[in-house]
Amino acid sequence: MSGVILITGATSGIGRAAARRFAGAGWKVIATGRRQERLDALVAELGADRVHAAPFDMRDEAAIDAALDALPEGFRDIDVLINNAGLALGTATAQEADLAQWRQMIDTNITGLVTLTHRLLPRLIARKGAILNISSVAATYPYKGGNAYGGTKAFVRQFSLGLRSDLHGTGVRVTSIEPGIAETEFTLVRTGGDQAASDTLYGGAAPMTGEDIAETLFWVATLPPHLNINALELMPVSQSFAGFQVARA
Ligand code: NDP
Ligand code: 8X3
Repeated sequence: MSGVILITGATSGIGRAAARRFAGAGWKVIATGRRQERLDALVAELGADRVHAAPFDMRDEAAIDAALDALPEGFRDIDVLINNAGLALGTATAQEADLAQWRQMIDTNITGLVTLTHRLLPRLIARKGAILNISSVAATYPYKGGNAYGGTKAFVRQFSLGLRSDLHGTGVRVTSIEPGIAETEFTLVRTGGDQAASDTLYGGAAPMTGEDIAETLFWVATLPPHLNINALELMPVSQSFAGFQVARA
């Protein structure tokens, strides 16, 4: 099975690995992200017949529309949407957090995601396609400093389940993918470029990789059309759960 897939956030990490995985299996990939040079590199690597670069900022509704309007022949009938673009900013507690960072996460992880999804729903319904939304374990398990980020990912999970309900009878499949730690540029972005913090988090932890998640996305997207994975949570073996905290007087 192959078709046309739009992957947001294909300039790095999970999205870039997914672009490679799907293109390598014969899919036509629309790759998005803000960093045009990285999208151009993907096109050079995988071929212009396989990958179309559509640079836009998820927060820019007009840019999303322009990019969709400009899709070339062969890339317009989108079968699968992977809503992957997103970010965490900061690890401060709510009382110390930067409101501008909270807004950027909400604008990207929620508003951008629902805008693109809304735009593509008619095409996805026409194709009996699939929507794979990248949520996170942070949607379900709160941790100190996760505040608004975890909130955005809980939205993504619940929005996915709601879409399943609304799209009942259309043949469109929807999945919430909920990874734990995967080594990508995620922590570099979260910490404002702190390589040491990123190395400390992933070092010795045998984290998942972008390729691990890409393989999972590929599996979900290529299941028989009668089968829907509603939500899928995955972690590296090295990660598990901790207990509650108690503040004592
Ligand atoms: P990366 O930082 O490596 O990749 C993030 C991608 O999102 C980049 O391609 C980036 O592109 C894109 N992006 C961010 N902001 C915008 C924006 N405003 N407009 C367009 N694109 C944007 O991190 P990951 O690959 O790890 O993250 C991918 C998704 O996975 C995110 O939604 C993240 O929350 C989620 N996730 C990650 C986990 C992890 O441990 N790594 C675990 C659970 C979920 P560009 O900068 O070029 O715009
Ligand atoms: C990314 C995973 O645990 O850092 O969503 O929030 S976590």
